[in-house]
Order: sequence, then structure tokens, then C-alpha cells
Amino acid sequence: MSQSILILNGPNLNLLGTRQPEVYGTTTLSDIEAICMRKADALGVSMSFMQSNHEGALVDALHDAKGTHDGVVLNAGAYTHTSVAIRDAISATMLPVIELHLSNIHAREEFRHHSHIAAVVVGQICGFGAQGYPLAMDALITHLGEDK
Ligand code: CA2
Repeated sequence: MSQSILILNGPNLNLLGTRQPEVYGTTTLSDIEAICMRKADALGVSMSFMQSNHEGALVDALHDAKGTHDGVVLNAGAYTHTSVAIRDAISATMLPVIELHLSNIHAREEFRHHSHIAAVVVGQICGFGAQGYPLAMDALITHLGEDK
């Protein structure tokens, strides 16, 4: 059976392409979903794509991923810098998670430099804009292959 991955997006990412193009580019979240779908086809894996502005919904999605998906690409948005609940949910699922950010969070405001989730993910990809999503999918699938 083919592998299945969840691409999970946090708060305000539904606004991509509509505001702050100087920071986040002009690509919309629907464009990113299409890029991910093409990448999933090329990799021969199934993919689910979701976005929520609510911390609890993201925690629920991580819980539900266990048993449904083999791994997760997570752009937790601003919750990256605040959410112990999301960090605990990642630890609880024991699924491999790739942390992803469109922008280079380390080159931005000080409060974005710390990630609560960095210590419980496989690795972090940031600063490559929308292109980071297929990069993160490659990294996750390679990691899953190494796990076998
Ligand atoms: O760079 C990323 O992907 C972030 O996860 C994006 C978050 C930010 O809080 C993180 O520090 C880094 C913010 C997403 C907000 O997206 C917007 C898109 C258009 C207009 C306003 C916000």
C-alpha cells in the first residue's frame, strides 16, 4: 500500500497571496495545495492537505493523523512560537513531522527565532517560500524510507 502524508497548515496561511506579498509571496494556499498534489503524484504517495486557524483543530488533526498517515509536513504558522499543545501533540503521535516555514524565521523578528516544535520534529525547512513544501515532502518520504 502506498504511503500517505498529511500537509497541515496553521493560522492565517489561508490569507497567503492576498496580503504581505513582500514577506510571503504571491502564491495562494490553493496554489500550494496544487504544487503538493503534483509532488505527491510524482512521489507515488497519497496526500491530505488542510489548514486551520484554531490551535485545538491542529492538535486534533495531529492526533487523527496517527493510523491514517505515515508522516506530516507542518507549517504551524505563529503557533510555532507559542504552542506547547502542538509540541505535545507531535510527541504524542510519534509520527515523523517536518517543520516548514515559507519565510526564514531566523532572519526575522527575535520572537520568531524560537520554535517550540523544533525539538520534536525530524527537521526544519524554512526560507524557500512555496518551494519549501515539495522540499519538505521529499525530506519526509526519504526519512520514511530510511525508517524501514
Ligand atoms: O514563514 C512561515 O511560513 C510562517 O510559519 C508564517 C506565519 C508566521 O507567524 C511564522 O512566524 C512563519 C504567518 C502566516 C501568516 O500568513 C499571512 C499571509 C498573508 C498575510 C498575512 C499573513
